[in-house]
Amino acid sequence: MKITSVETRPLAGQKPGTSGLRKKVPQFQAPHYLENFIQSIFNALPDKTGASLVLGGDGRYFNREAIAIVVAMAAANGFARVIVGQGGILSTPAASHLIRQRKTLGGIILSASHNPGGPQGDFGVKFNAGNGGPAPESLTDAIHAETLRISQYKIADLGTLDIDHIGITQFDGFTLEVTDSVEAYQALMETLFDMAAIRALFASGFRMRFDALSAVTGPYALRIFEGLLGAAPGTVVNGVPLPDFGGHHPDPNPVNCRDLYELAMSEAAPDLCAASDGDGDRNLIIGRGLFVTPSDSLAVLAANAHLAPAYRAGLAGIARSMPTSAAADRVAQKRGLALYETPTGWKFFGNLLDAGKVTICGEESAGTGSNHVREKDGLWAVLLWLNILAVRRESVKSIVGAHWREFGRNYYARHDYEEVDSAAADRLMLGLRERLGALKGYRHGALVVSSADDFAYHDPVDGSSSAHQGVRIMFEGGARVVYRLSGTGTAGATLRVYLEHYEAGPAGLDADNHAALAPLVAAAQAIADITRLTGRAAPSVIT
Ligand code: G16
Repeated sequence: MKITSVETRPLAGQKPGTSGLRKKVPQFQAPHYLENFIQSIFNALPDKTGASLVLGGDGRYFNREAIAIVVAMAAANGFARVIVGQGGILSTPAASHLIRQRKTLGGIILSASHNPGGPQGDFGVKFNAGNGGPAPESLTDAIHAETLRISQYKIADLGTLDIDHIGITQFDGFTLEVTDSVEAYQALMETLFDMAAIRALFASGFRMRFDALSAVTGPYALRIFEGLLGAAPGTVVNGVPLPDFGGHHPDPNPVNCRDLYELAMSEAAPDLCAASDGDGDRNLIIGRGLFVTPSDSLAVLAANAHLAPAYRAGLAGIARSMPTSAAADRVAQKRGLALYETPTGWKFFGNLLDAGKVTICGEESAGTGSNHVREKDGLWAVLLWLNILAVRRESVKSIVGAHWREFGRNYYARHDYEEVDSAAADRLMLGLRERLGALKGYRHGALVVSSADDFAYHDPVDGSSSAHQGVRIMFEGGARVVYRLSGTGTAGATLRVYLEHYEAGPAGLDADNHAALAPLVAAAQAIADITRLTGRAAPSVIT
């Protein structure tokens, strides 16, 4: 095995964000760009000699080229084995599971998640640690430090690699293992859910549409829903991963999945419409005539999880990210469960899951998951919904309605201002932070601010602290606005404004979500002076 050391120098902008390094494809194709980052990951891993690594991606443009480079660099850097998904395909939760099952040092996932793909789209690299979860901040900081002092990278000449056939190729002291992308993940799902009950549900005429958005979940959904569970052929649409995701925006929300949403609201609606994102960790759930917000979905899943075999004994606790609505808190409160509020980013759930403090976690950004892996898991969420529907034999709408009757309703929306000038976005956030103390008592219409803070988290497991995680404005009566800047965008800044208003009792059952939030939207605009500071009269996306 011929190994070459290539001279290089630090390149700008290689600081990993909320989930790894995300940049435009041409940036990743630039000389040494990918190689520098991969070498920096390896340099930050002292135990790599003789270790194994899981590797896969969501099939987006540049996936196959990047796989070949990472394998050759892993071989040159002393890894003994790389386990790669067939065709370079592994969903993020499937990769997380493989890392745990095979006890590897970690894994590299090639994905920019819910960001669009294609030659001018986004690409990304994330490292997951041995627990299967996103690298903790201490490791991403170490990787960033390596990117700032890199002077060479090592790459082996392995010839043309075959990643399309399952099997093992031996090189001098190095093994490339190509594994089925779906098999281990499907086996895990079979241990969690009552597949016989779900099969009976489909056999009874239950109809579903699952849109894989031409991204990674297609092969998984086809085999599990149509193959294992007997859903009708055609249940899974856009089921073949394409390098440009067939032009779909792979962030599964009612705006990007407009066709699916309109189908769910029509006379011809199936019982359940669902979708997942680029790398398979997010989910969209729409019942006939009702979009279930991710925050509500987390709460309903937590309240009903005991209907699935894996969670029959009950939950240890629930965790949600700070901007996620408090709907899950009400479930935790009523059931006597611990509730943890963490900063945005799945990595913050890892310690809680590892320590056995929580069983289910979720985020407003359409991520839900449990202790079965250390990532959010789109298909898992759909399967848990199916398991619940199979046991309760009620519609999604009736289940959510009953939930609101029991726990009250958290009206909720997120307003995104995308590709805002970064300096303007920073000024807006700074302005808010400087005025936190002065906001108490501020009145806008009937709304009065009761308190304001900048969310800080103290990890109860490892004692670490994370400050400046988002500005929270609380109003008398329980309404809330949160402002934070996205950590996953690749152009300018994205300002996210999260709006929440709670109503106890059945009054809110038929109320329109956006109408209920209108006064809060106006207050949120005024408090942050959004239009003047960003030049935007309205958000780019409302979900
Ligand atoms: C990533 C993290 C999520 C987090 C999201 C936040 O999602 O894995 O845990 O909620 O980023 O995104 P933003 O900072 O843009 O609000 P993904 O699906 O991109 O890996």
